[in-house]
Amino acid sequence: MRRAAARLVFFFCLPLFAQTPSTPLVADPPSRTTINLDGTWNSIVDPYESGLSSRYYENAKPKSKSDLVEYDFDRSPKLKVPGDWNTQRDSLLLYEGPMWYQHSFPYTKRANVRTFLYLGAANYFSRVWLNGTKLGEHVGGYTPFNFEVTDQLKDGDNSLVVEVDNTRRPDGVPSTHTDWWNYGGLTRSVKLIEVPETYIQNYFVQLAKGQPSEIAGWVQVEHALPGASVTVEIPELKIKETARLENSGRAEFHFAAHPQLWSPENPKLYQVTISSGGDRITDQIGFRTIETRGTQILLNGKPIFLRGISAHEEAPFRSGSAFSEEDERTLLTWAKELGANFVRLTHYPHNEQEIRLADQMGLMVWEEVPVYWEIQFQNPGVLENAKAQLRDAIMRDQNRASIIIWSLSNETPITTARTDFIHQLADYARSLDSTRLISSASDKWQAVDPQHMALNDPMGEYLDVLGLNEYIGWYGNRKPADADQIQWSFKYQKPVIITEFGGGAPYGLHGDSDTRFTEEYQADLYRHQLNMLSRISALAGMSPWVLMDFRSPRRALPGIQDYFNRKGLISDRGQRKEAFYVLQKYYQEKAGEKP
Ligand code: GCB
Repeated sequence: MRRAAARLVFFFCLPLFAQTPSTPLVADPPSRTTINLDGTWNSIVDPYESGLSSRYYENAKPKSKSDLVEYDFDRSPKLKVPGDWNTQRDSLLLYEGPMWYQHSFPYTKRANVRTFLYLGAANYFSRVWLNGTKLGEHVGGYTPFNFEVTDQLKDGDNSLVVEVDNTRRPDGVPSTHTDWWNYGGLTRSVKLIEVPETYIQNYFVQLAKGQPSEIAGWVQVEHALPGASVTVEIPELKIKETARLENSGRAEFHFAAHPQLWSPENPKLYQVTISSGGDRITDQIGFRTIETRGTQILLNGKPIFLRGISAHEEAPFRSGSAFSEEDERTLLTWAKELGANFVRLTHYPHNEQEIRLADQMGLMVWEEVPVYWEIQFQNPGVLENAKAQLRDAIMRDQNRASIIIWSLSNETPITTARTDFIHQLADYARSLDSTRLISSASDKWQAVDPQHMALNDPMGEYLDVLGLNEYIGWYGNRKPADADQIQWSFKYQKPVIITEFGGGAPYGLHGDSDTRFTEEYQADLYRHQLNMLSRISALAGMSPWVLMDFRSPRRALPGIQDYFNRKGLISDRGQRKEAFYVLQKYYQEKAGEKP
């Protein structure tokens, strides 16, 4: 009875399309004037969703001694922002439901300043109020969103209330089943961004597709005066280009440039300044081309082998959702030490600062949206939701040279509805950014005979690069050594990345290589896999599963898993397993070869 009522409330509160458009994202928060709202926030756990009817968003106090107010943020427990709630309090480890956050902060209003409230991520559904006024709602746990709050801010003390609900939903993206922890909360930074009246909302400054000597792109200016223009400057290249804004506030441009090209060996970034009216922002941008030719991936016109590793956004040493620069730097440094030039950041867009670090450290990036396993492919609202998440990921990271691939999905079933869905996402991604490659990971391969495996997933038609997840030697009844005899074929003649293979072993569990969950089994599986994969002629790279052990509610085996997926090459405490060194050696040899 109670569950039915709770569901009813939820149903009525969520619009059918489960997506209230927030204001277009203000690009490049790091180069803006910001007021950081991170810190210790008040919080109320609300498993019965009574906060809405009790108007928690008013942050009310009794006005007299007889007044009834049945909540009190100031006397409620605290939560750190950013941070998932699950790992902040033992009683919240498995909590899925609504949580109310409240934070008071001072503000001084100034003339000719527009202010935006920017939330880096809130998993999964959120509603936001400032000083009792509802700003809006947002769906999707891993992409940023913002609201203009110029008119809602007060001089002096302000009260911000955010309800975040991580209830898994059949019509969610992802849906109800994942192999990672459903960390709830304000998992990334919250800030105010101040911009002038007329401001640069977003921009795309990249090399034109396949053109190492031409920069092309656009700038969008909001509230521009008629006839206004925009200037793009790259002082180190002695470039200063001005373009007139159309009535829509958009200017498109292309101009000749001869930048040193960004690559893993030389992750060169240029200072790029964009100005229009009184607004001016400076970003650090790298320039490179990325294309395919037959079954090869070309970086800056030359074939490249992607020596990769998959990684979740899981915090090293303490578990939980990663959010600090230190977390991200540790993960990416481990990938570099493994010999990687590529990271597959699964299964959702990671923190913006991780992508910026990848730019600086010279790691190519696969960025993915959480279209994972079974979702409601026939539901138009789900497609809108997936598109919105893809759009916001692209709008946030489109100027990062490290990003070479937008990935649309992981391990989805072969149905007509699914393939149409991926086709639409692929078209949409290309309409937003035509310079990067489009991919998706499929596990829908078949055994043609015991020694011949084939990937014919029809979504391959819409992709530039095929992603293949195969767990030979771990799932199914084949042994790791069977890989030595296996040949692969692919219906589409495109570059192939083996986006996943692997096996589980807790650090320090030893035995012979036939014994499951030992480091020896995992290392042996890697040796046979590498032998098999080296024989795939279309192989353009790989990103084995996975850099570090991560929490997963599906992994219950006591003493071995303890609710962690143990397929990491590194444990959640930072210890390297034998398989780490097997892959490292292979990558060292690969780095010395010509692809
Ligand atoms: C997969 C999924 C990944 C899982 C992994 C596993 O195929 O893409 O999310 O965590 O397998 O460990 O089973």
